[in-house]
Amino acid sequence: MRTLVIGDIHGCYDELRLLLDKFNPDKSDRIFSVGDVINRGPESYKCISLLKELNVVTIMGNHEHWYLKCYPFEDNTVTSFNFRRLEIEDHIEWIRSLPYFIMADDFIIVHAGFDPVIAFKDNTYDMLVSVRTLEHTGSPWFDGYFGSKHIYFGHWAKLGLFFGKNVTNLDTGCVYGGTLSGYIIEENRLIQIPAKKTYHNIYDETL
Ligand SMILES: [Mn+2]
Repeated sequence: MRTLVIGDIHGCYDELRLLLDKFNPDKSDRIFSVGDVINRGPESYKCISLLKELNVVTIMGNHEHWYLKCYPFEDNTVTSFNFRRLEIEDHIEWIRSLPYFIMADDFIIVHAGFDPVIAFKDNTYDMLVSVRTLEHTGSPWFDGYFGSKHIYFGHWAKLGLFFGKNVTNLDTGCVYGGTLSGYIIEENRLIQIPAKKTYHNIYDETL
């Protein structure tokens, strides 16, 4: 049994297919996505369809979180996210069903992180999907994390691939022309697919 954790996908369907081909899962393997499956890239709908088909356990990202907050839309666009309502509306129940984190015996998967000053379970959903640096320290959230469970997260493309003592950032900015990353926990092995193109300007990565 192997465990694959995939970083932010953002509609990069071609790269997702190639990453999964490279992993070549069998029935005993489990696959997780850190969330932000949708938006900014070209094919959010097909990405969700593929994750559903392969029973990929997907964590709520800030883009899915905001999609739900804005749903149903007044019109067909939401300015700050610029996603099209109709593009993924068929998948609304799947998006609603996403967990905000997965806590296993020896690891946690969460989209962004959490404030370690507060017990994990007491962090707000907004914090779990959006934190990078903490307001009260000005430092990355994980600087204050000394827990034994390894945390796999995404959300921070500008930080890029990051292996800390007990944290790993897997958002390597595929949609911004970087790579799509997956990490196989049992093999301590990173697999990556380079983006076919730059789909979105990273300097717009404010959310
Ligand atoms: Mn993201």
